[in-house]
Amino acid sequence: MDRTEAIRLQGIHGSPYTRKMLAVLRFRRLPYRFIVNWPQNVDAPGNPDDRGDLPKPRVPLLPTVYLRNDAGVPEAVTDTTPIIRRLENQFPSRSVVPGDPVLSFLNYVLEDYADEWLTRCMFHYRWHFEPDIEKAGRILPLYIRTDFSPETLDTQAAEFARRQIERLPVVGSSATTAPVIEASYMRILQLLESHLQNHPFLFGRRPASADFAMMGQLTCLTHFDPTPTRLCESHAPRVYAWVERLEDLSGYEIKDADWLNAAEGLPDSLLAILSEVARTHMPQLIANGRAVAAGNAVFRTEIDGKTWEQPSFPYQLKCLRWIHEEFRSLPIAHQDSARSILKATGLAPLVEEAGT
Ligand SMILES: N[C@@H](CCC(=O)N[C@@H](CS)C(=O)NCC(=O)O)C(=O)O
Repeated sequence: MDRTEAIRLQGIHGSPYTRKMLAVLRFRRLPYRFIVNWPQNVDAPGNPDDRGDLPKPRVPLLPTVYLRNDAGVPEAVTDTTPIIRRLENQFPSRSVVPGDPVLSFLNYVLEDYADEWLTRCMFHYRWHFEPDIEKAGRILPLYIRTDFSPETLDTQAAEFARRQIERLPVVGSSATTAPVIEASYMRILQLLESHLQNHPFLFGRRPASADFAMMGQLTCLTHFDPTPTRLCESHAPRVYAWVERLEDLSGYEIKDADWLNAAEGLPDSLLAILSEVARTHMPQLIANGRAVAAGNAVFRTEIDGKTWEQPSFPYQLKCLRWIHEEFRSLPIAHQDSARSILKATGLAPLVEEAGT
């Protein structure tokens, strides 16, 4: 692709993955066009006719990014993690993947934690407590269009909230798991708060894709939904500011030396964040992987000494396999260094699980 051609990205303001992707594009200084309505919907204001030819994604997820394949034909692609790697290969400058292989692997793990665990905190807080349901139900439909009558907006809000609340158990939010999710949100706020006291970003003085993944979910948790926003304001002021700063780092200048130096040892505050992944995301990722592989519709495990039960989720087995692949793609000496960090933080089983 010609660098000057703008990347078309379809998404919506209330979507954490859309916010992650937009923030990456801004930091990377890649030109883009943000499209809110489906491109095929040529009657929508602001959608020119020529967008009608854009292909549809295989699974309709937000954001959908339209990238040219090797033959120059636009493809509709979803899933921000591989999209970010594809853009890394095309445009090397202002990379969001640390050059050091060990840091690059740890960044991948933290990105997965944000995309797949923190998103549960996001979905839970958005649709669990009344004030959050009320706000999200009323505002999210308006991001698509504002010209609803008050009566239509009431109906839309109720319908939207009903649909999303119905999906809560699918992402693992239930009466059983609520205490685990809420305690984990408080811990990650505190862990990020102490890391940010000494480091501008997770991996040093420049942002990595995991920063943007965390930021995407946190745009909802710390700046939209009232209950988790209040918790952040009172317990983690640095996190509150960090999320907004990450939104647009187009003017933030970086150097190669701004990444942490893995050979000097990682800061305790980063190791503590990795230990948090071992405490919450890892047990469910492994239990889910076993359940999907065995064909079980539901899985149950223990997280933080409490029961965790939810429908099993084939996509998350793919996530676990991708983590394995990332690990195996490291040169052997780097696998050894990564393994000692994984051991020290309780994450060793993440790359050891056989049979998945
Ligand atoms: N792993 C995907 C997840 C994308 C995703 O789940 N997007 C949500 C919105 S934030 C979605 O489109 N959900 C289906 C829907 O809203 O109908 C990524 O990183 O992009």
